[in-house]
Amino acid sequence: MGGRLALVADDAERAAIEQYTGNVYVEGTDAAKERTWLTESGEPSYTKFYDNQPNGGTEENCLVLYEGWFHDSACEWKAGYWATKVLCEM
Ligand SMILES: [Ca+2]
Repeated sequence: MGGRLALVADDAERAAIEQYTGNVYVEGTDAAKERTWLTESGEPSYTKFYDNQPNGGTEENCLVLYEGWFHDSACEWKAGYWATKVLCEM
């Protein structure tokens, strides 16, 4: 299956996604440099982290949106039971 994760670019887009419940994986990673969040094209990611997030260090390099706030999360969980949703660009 193809497709790519949705890029959340600003507060308006974040608000639009907030309606979805559960954990929503969106585009962005700090795999290259810890705590430097980049889009797939290498631009700085818009982020709005929840209190005390990100907290996963090098174990958690993907972005999850949960109830309107960003959290860092393990990338391999995107396909696992924990990921209730993966939002893709249409
Ligand atoms: Ca990380």
